[in-house]
Amino acid sequence: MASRMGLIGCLIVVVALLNGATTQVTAAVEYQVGDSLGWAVPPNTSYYSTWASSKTFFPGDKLTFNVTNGTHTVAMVSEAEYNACTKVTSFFELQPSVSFAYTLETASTYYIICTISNHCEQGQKISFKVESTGLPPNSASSLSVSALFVVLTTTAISFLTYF
Ligand SMILES: *[C@@H]1O[C@H](CO)[C@@H](O)[C@H](O)[C@H]1NC(C)=O
Ligand SMILES: *[C@@H]1O[C@H](CO)[C@@H](O)[C@H](O)[C@H]1NC(C)=O
Ligand SMILES: *[C@@H]1O[C@H](CO)[C@@H](O)[C@H](O)[C@H]1NC(C)=O
Ligand SMILES: [Cu+2]
Repeated sequence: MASRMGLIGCLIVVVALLNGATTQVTAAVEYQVGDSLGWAVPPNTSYYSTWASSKTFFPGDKLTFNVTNGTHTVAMVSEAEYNACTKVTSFFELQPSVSFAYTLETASTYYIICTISNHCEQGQKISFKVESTGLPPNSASSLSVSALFVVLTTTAISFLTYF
């Protein structure tokens, strides 16, 4: 009986450790768009594309748009509207005291612009792709860890049920 309890205890520890590992792999990330610049007219027109290209976005990740000076808007637009800097009428208006948090829901390409004055033409626009999985591209080992986790959980549950 003592060795059975020892085995169950051991399984529970392993399951807990693996559960921690898989949770870490799939954790959502929060981004401050533009880092310390925030959402503003950038110093050059490649500023936000450079910012976005250094990251890989997944569903569940959260983007926060905030401004330190002046008024700007966050407008979700189509690709054509993004390219033409179309002043769409549906947007969220930001003030230094009002930031905007947006959780990326679907795996697709997002197009976001500011509709104030000529800010968009000056580079206050951002486009990026959200990948279709919550796991990093090279995740074969993460997937096998998850599978092992399910197997061990099932094993542990049948042990506990049996005894
Ligand atoms: C805006 O971004 C700056 C820089 O990351 C941060 O320190 C500040 O707390 C943010 N403000 C709001 C209202 O979110
Ligand atoms: C754009 O501005 C950023 C921030 O000042 C700078 O790091 C980057 O090199 C600039 N890019 C170009 C193409 O000038
Ligand atoms: C805020 O915006 C105004 C007008 O564009 C500008 O003159 C001023 O330098 C800005 N202040 C900061 C802290 O960026
Ligand atoms: Cu703006």
